[in-house]
Amino acid sequence: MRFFKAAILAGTVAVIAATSAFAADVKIGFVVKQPEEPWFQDEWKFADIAAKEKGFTLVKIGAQDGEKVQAAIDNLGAQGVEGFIICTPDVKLGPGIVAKAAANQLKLMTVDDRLVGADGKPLEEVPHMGISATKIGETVGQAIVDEIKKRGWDMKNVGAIRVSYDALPTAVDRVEGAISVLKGAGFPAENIYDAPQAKTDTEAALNAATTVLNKHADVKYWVAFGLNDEAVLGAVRATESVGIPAANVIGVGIGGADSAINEFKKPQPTGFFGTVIISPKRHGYETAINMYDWIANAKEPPKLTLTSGSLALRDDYQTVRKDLGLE
Ligand code: FCA
Repeated sequence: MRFFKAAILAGTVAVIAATSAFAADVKIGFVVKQPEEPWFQDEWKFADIAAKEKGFTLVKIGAQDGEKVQAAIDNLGAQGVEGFIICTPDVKLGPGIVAKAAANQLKLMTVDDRLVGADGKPLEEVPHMGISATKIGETVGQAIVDEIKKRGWDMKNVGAIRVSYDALPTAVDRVEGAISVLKGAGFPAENIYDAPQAKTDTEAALNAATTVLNKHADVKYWVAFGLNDEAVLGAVRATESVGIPAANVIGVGIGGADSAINEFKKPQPTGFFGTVIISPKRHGYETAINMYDWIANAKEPPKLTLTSGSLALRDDYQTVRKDLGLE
């Protein structure tokens, strides 16, 4: 009997050891297009929490262009990674990324920006988590319309800067969502000016918006929207640089990471009026857990998950963040 008990005990120990050895062996990659952007820093931070919780190793790589993406995937393969999550620098790399992942026998999941095929249609077989882009864009548009009314501006005298990055479908959906609400509220379509940014960062947005402002120097009031907080911050910085007072500017971004929060913390209000806070926890933690479950438990992630956003303004962002469990 004593021997029997000892055997059971030994067996239990062996099973536990095998499980934890397995978890420690799992390696998951997380590749992002713009590692310096606070949103992606936050995604990585939450993916790291998932790694600690489940005991897998997270390999984080920044890949700003197609070549770096190819190298990153080979690198992951060489390190014995079994699957990765990617926010690609260019959605048109889709078929190449799928092929590279397959060549390295890596499971693949995308986050934020959904891969497209040669026909421009989404690669639906690749599991994806993105934001509800149109709806979030509409929230941006509604916040702008409400504030225009509150400030008593006549829409005829307001210009809108559409900071655009039309190569990215989610960017188009976001700005078009905002525009549909503006137009629905009577905002004149001819007052909406496109400011195409060369890259999705603040500097590129500032340059694009400056061109629009210089062309329409007679316009008194401005609103601005775009793909993310960086885009809108660029437009706001542009209005400042040409001397438009903050009280004449309403910019509403998307994101809610440090770029936006630091702006709200400034003692004087700027033209950056609000942001729609989206969830880096869901996009970082949940995708990493999904990938882990896929590798360790053969549980495939859902093909498509779209997450929501919550509007936060300079005046109420702390409450909104608290309600979202962010502070
Ligand atoms: C895109 C944008 C990011 C973030 C993310 C959810 O990748 O470039 O700033 O908004 O979608």
